[in-house]
Amino acid sequence: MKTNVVIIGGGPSGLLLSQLLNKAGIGTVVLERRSRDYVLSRIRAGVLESGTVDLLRRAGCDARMDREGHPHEGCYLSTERGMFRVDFRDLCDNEVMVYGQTEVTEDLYAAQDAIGATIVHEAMEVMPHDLDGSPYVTYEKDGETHRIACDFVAGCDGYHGVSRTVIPADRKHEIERVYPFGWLGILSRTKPAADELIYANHPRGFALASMRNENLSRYYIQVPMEDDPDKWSDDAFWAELKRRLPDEVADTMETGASIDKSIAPLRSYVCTTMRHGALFLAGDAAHIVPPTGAKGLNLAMSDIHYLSEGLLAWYGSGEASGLETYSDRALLRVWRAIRFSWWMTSILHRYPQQDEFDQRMQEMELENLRDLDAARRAMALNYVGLPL
Ligand code: FAS
Ligand code: PHB
Repeated sequence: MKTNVVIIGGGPSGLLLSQLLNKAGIGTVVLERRSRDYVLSRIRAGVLESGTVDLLRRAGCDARMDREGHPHEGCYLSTERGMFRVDFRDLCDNEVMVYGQTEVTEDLYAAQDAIGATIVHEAMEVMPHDLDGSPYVTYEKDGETHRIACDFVAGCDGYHGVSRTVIPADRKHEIERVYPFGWLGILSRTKPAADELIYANHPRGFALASMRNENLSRYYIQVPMEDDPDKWSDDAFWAELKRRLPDEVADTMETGASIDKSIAPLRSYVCTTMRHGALFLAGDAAHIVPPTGAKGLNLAMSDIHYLSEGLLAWYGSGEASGLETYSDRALLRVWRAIRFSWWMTSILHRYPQQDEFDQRMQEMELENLRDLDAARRAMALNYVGLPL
């Protein structure tokens, strides 16, 4: 086979890239290791920046999002001194869209089906070759080895993918921070505890009250990184979550059976080489953020904005600058999101080695946000998404 761009990974970044390129007449083949059902069974992000919403509109994947998504013009922060609101509309005249990553992925798959895009599921042993010469990608399926010649390879295969591993160690520089805790998350068919998200700093640890729709709630509590989700009964989870949320919320919230329960580790990671010859990394394949700032999915989308722009210019007019500057342009925004996600994590979580001074500084960061419009505006601008 031959195509213009082979995309490794059929998650949100790979599918969005395939959609944007195919709409411009550029040929792609998406190679996804898992089945479609498995990909669609993942429960991950829940908040879309306004830039991501615009990208999905451009891709023609906005109809269901507009019908079923929920625009949010603010969120709450909660401390022992009580809850206060960060008003995105008032502070930066913007909003976010609460719409699950699962739904985004489903909409992208539907759009890809509608244009007859080529997506190979259960493609095993995917491997890019000859990235500095005549690129091609091989994979195994139904007992046969397949080979696709291409101009470029997009590594959209997530943190545990193959793409980043083919960049020689002397050509990549990796920076990482692993946090000393995880997030135990549950999904339940219950009415959300509040009309907007609540990020809570509590002496027992962080908690987040989020949602997918008016009958589907998403909650998280900070737990030790070695904790086991099976050790947590639903009742134990609800009791701990209520201890950490403001009384006026905990006393009235609806609880119920969990339909998903898992622990996500928290890390900040950047591979500062997002290009190697004909290979371009995008999304979690290149960077990871703690979910505190709701940036993971949105960063993957902004990478695809820059990469698709570069590829469209190349195929449209032979203009190479977008591809040549892709890594630097994407990383500028990545580092801003890495900082914001680290900052949100640092002011909202209890760190095992935290001493009294650290504790006071954390409290003052939150009081700064409670009392100063300027501090809340800086948070709002980052939370809704810096300009692309
Ligand atoms: P993805 O990991 O989504 O997709 C990569 C795809 O590549 C997968 O389908 C995988 O099967 C495939 N693949 C991997 N290796 C392959 C190979 N060798 N060959 C072929 N295919 C291969 N972000 C938020 O903003 N908020 C959240 O609350 C949040 N929660 C998260 C919870 C969890 C448990 C995880 C893991 C992530 C969470 N994230 C969250 C971040 C998440 O949303 C990612 O940022 C987002 O999925 C990134 O999308 P992709 O870059 O497409 O990577
Ligand atoms: C979610 O709803 O899953 C969610 C929302 C905001 C975050 C993280 C996760 O910061």
